[in-house]
Amino acid sequence: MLFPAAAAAQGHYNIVYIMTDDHTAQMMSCYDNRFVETPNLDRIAADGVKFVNSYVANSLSGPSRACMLTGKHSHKNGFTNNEHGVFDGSQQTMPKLMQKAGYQTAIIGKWHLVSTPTGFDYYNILPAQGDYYNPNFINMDGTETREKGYVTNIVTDKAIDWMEHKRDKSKPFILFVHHKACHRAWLPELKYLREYEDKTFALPENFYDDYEGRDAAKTAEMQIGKHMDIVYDTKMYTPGSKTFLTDNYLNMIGRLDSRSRAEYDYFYDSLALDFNSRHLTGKALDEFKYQRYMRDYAKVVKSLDDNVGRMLDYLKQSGLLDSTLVVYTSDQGFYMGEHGWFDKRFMYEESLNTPLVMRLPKGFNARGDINEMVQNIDYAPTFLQLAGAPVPADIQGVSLLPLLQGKHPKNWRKSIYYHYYEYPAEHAVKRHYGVRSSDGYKLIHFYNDINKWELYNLNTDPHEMHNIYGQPGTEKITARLMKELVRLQKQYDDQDALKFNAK
Ligand code: SGN
Ligand code: CA
Repeated sequence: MLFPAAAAAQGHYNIVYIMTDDHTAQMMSCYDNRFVETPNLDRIAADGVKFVNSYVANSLSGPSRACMLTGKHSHKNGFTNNEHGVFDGSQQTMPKLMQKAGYQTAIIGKWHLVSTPTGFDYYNILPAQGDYYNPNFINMDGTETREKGYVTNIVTDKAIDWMEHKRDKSKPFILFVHHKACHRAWLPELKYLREYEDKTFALPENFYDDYEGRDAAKTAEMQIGKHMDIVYDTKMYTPGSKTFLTDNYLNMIGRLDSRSRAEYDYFYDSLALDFNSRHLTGKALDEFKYQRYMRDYAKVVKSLDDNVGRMLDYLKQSGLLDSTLVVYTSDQGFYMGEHGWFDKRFMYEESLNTPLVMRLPKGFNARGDINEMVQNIDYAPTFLQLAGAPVPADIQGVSLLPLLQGKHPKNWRKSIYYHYYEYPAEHAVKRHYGVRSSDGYKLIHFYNDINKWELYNLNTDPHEMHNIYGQPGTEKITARLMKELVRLQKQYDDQDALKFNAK
């Protein structure tokens, strides 16, 4: 066997990085088999590795993408939030460094960083959030093309087409396949409209959370019961519906051609008719919305899983599989009714975590679960090292290659740092930062128009229902975490956050 670095120098390894939007580990059967089956995603984990302690640095789309591209936390790459962020494409990025190392680079699908992509030999991206049905794509010459079909299939078609016909086959490549699925409002591929309709999903045990002791959770606007739009999110539309997001909903489904639209309407209209006749209120209404949410989200995941299978099949048939690192991850986790919520943003486990499975090229012997704490700032140094390229000192993540080689470095990180900024904004999640330790403690500081600390012991309170900050007996652990928080803020040079600690 070649030593991996030597093989890399000879250009032996390709990277296919598949990132979905809002796909959470609870809806991926290799992580959690309560809700859906994802055989193709599970195949990646079964043949390769599954990171069981995988975290994001800032649980939101644009910021996550910027962390991935730069290997740096948000305050360093400058893209702290979706609302006002414009990615500075002139900065050092991993794709640019990969190009320098002789790689072909391409990105297809969701971009969400506003500025024109830099560092890519090829791009074909969705404008903003993109559409599920007959989506537009932005071409490299700035024009837009409306494509026919379902976005997850089209993104995959384009990715395969690039590998087969558009790249320079004499060079190794890194291909970023960024799906729109499974972002709100969870519009299914028409062939899966009826999938999961017979299934009743179990309610999470903290669905009716009262947010006692957690002030930022109280004011967040992401409750399935209270904040989900009955038309836009759960698709209970009847002519004359006038919810806040009805117009957006009609625009989204208005993209379907008339035949597909009729098929779509035939399915959801009968559900809406039945829904209207039942006049649900209170818990019955909340739970109705939860079931609709779970079913539609599960359908969208089904198409995603099919398409990841198609990618794997292509890599195998084309003889690329053994020389390719296949990464599957999401831009963040998501709430599937835990705490009564949908959406993400909070540093609580469901949205701090992100799924991460990898199929390894020949010569990398790790298999099964990897327990070390990893974060999305680690992808850039990992890919650079795999390419045999130097990792610049200002990259804040660490290469995962030793873990992929089956090693367990003794000095591996024992905690991760998190900082969320998008407030005031949609879903009203207040600004916060914090630290999560590998032994199951978490300290969070909500700041800006609030000043509240939260402390959790995940070993005894895995669902983060009991904020024990300030309680007698927690002095020692609080002091330890506070020290670790400051250490990380200094290490990552988050000067603003350091100032907020004392306030
Ligand atoms: C949209 C959604 C939000 C979601 C953000 C960010 N609203 O604004 O629910 O939190 O995207 O998501 S919608 O009415 O447009 O569907 S992210 O994954 O792109 O960060
Ligand atoms: Ca997202």
